[in-house]
Amino acid sequence: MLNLVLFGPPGAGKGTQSQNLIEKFGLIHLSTGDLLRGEITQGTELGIEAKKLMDEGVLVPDSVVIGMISNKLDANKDAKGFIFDGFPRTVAQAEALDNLLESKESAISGMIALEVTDAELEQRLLKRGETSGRPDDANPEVIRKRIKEYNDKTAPVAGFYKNQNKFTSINGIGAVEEIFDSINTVIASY
Ligand code: B4P
Repeated sequence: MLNLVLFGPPGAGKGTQSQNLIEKFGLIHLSTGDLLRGEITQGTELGIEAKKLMDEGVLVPDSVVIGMISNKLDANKDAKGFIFDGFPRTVAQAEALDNLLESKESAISGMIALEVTDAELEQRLLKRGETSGRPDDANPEVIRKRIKEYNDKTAPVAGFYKNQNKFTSINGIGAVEEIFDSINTVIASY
């Protein structure tokens, strides 16, 4: 089973590269950002709570996203593997994911981190904000808050996978196809 964690700050290209990986490897894409936005669109209680936090650029509680991922793993028992996009975003989420996969006699194959400078991230997200309708992309202050949340709470997750010798970092600046090639080289080494 190929279980990949795509890692990087907001706007690093995780969602973009996930689309290419789904096509090539037939993996199930689990994006906690997309799942949360789905809850918001449906107007569920969870979505109403999450929207407040997401619009401010802060993380939603670990228990909420862990519960969503657990449900999705259960609903896709015959999957060839998963791409975890935007999850885990805290060390507690990473520990919970290891436990969930272990209970299914599976494990993370590796984490691939996309390295992008803060200036490029801000530019990409503001550009997407012109058309995406996402409130968290439209405001430079919220974007900077998201990058700060990443540095404070999410960046330490890299250490969690480094300790397990499952971490690889690649350059996330350049053509989408070039970056996809680099990701494939890493996957071929698993
Ligand atoms: P996410 O939806 O995960 O949003 P994101 O970090 O912005 O990444 P995304 O995948 O969308 O962007 P991508 O880099 O592909 O999170 C949103 C919010 O949800 C969080 O702030 C948080 O509140 C909440 N949340 C989600 N998961 C959570 C969790 N696990 N725990 C707690 N809270 C959670 O692309 C960005 C842009 O760059 C695109 O426009 C793309 O076209 C462009 N781009 C991509 N690659 C490029 C390249 N090579 N060159 C130029 N542009 C490129």
